[in-house]
Amino acid sequence: MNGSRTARAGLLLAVLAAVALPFASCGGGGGGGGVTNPPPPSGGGGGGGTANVIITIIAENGNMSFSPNPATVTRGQTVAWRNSAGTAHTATQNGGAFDTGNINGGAQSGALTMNTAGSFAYHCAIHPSMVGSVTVQ
Ligand SMILES: [Cu+2]
Repeated sequence: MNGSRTARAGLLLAVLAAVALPFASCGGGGGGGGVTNPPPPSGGGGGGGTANVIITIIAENGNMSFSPNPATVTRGQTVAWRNSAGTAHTATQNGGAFDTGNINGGAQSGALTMNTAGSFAYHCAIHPSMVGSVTVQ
């Protein structure tokens, strides 16, 4: 695996060089959204990626809820929550197995990998009356 170690070190040097040399950023071309690290294989953290199942947070006539509810996924698949409402919400598993943290209006959570079969009830930490569940098959 020396080859990959060398490649990784080379990438790191390239990144450092790009940061250190202001004019080097011109070579990146197009700026923004170009080179990023590959997503981690298991959930946690960064948003922006895609997920196998997207649960939408909706607000209708003052009623805020999760859709679909319950959501069903296959073990090993990823789930993300997309907030279509105007205020921040979370999807926090009642037992703490997962927690998206605050998802601002219009934003999407990071993808969480569901590795354990079962039915997992969750709620919004900001609005405890908002509840939903994920069934992992
Ligand atoms: Cu909420």
